[in-house]
Amino acid sequence: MTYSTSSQTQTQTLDAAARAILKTNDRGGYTVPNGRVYPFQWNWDSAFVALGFADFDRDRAWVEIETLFEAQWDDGFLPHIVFWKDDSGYFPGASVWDAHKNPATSGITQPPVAASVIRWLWDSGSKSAREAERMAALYPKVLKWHRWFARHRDPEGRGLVVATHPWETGRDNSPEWDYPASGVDISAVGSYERRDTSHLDAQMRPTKLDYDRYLAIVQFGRDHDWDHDVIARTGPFRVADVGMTMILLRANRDLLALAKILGRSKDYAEIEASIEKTRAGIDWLWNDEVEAFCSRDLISGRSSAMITSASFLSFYAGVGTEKQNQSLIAHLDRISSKIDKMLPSLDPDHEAFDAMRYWRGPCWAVVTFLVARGLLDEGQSEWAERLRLDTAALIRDTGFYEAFCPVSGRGTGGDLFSWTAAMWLFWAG
Ligand code: 2M8
Repeated sequence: MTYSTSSQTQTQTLDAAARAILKTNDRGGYTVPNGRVYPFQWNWDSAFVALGFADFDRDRAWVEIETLFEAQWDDGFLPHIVFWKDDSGYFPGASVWDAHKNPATSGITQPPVAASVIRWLWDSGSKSAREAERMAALYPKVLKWHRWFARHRDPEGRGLVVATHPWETGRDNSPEWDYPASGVDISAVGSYERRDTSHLDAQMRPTKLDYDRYLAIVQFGRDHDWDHDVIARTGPFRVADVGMTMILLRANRDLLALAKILGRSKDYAEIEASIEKTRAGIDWLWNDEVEAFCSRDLISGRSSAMITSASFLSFYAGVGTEKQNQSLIAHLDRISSKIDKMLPSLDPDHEAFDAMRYWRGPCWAVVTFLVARGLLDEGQSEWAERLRLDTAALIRDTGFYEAFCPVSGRGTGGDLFSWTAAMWLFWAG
C-alpha cells in the first residue's frame, strides 16, 4: 500500500506512541496490560505483547514469554495472572486466589496462544542461533502446558477445551456464559470491594451478579486446593469454549511446526493425535440453527446459540467444511452491514448485544487479529484486510483503548493498553 506523506507521518507517530505504551507498561521482564486497571502479568496479554516488542526489541519480546513460563506450575499449568508484586489496585488479588505458589498466581488459565506467538516470533526473526536456543528452551514448557490441557481440560474426551471459569476464556462477560453461570450458587460469596469500577465506568464492566458468580467459582477452586481434575469434572461452571478450543487447535499445529524445526521427532505423533482429536470433535460445537460454531455448556449440554467473535476462529484453527465456511462468511457480511467497525464480540442482531460493555459487543484488537490471520490463511484475503483496516481506523481515530464500540468507534475500558499497542505494531498499523 502507498501512503501519502501525511499518513506516513501519522503512522510513524502512532508507531512511536505504541512503542512508548509498551515501554511504560514494562515492569522489567513482564508487561502489565494497563498500569491502573491491571497491574500484574496476564497470560495471553503477555503473548500478544511479545509480538509488539518484536517490532523494536526482539530480546525483550522473548523475555516476555520466558518470564510468563517462570510461573508455570510443576504439572504444566500456566496461570492466567502472575502476581509478581503486590498491588492493591486490582481485585481479586493473590490472597483471594490463595494458590500457595511462588510467585503467587491465580488458579485458572487463559487461551493458549503462546505456541503460535513463539512461531510468529521465530518466523519474523533472523533465525539466529541465540533465538533457536530460546525457542528450544521454551518448547518443552509449552508442550507441557498443552499436555496439561489434554489431561485436565477434556474430561469427556471430546478433544475440546473445557473452561472452568468465565475469566479463563478471556471473554469474561460474554453472553455465552450467562446461562452456564446461572446455576452457580452465590449465597456464600459475602461482601467484597471491586476495584475495576473505581478505575472505569461501571457501564463498561461486568455486572455485580457477574462478579458474584466469578468469586463463587474462585471459592470452589480454592476450597478444592486448585485440583484441576476435580474442578473440571465437578465445578459449578463447565463450558466447552469455542474460543479456547480453536486457539488450542491452532497452537497445536504451531507446536508441531516448532517440533519439526527443532527435530523433536518423538513428539510428532502425540501432537498430531491431539490435533486430530480436536478436528474430529469440533462439530459438536457447530449449531445448525444459527449456522455457526458456538460454545456449549457441559452441565446442561446446551449450545449457547450465539455468534461471537470467537465463532470465526474456526478459520484460524483450520476447521470447517466449505458449507460451514460459507455460512460464516455470510454472517460476516450481515454483521458488517449492521455496524460501522468489525469485528464486534457479539452478533449485533442478538438481543444481548451491548456496544460498550466489555465482551458483549465491543471490538477487541487481539481477537480480530486472530480471526484475520485465519481468514488470510483460508484464502479470504479481502475479509482479512477489512478487519485489519477497521482495527487500524479504530486505533487511529480513538487511541490505544482496551476495546472499541463497533457502532461509534469510541474507546471502552482502559486506555494506553498494551495488547492494542502490540497489535498496532505487529499487524494493524
Ligand atoms: C480482562 O479480564 C480480567 C480478568 O482476567 C478482568 O477483567 O479483571 C479480559 O479482557 C481478559 O481477556 C484480559 O486478559 C485481562 C487483562 O487485559 O482483562
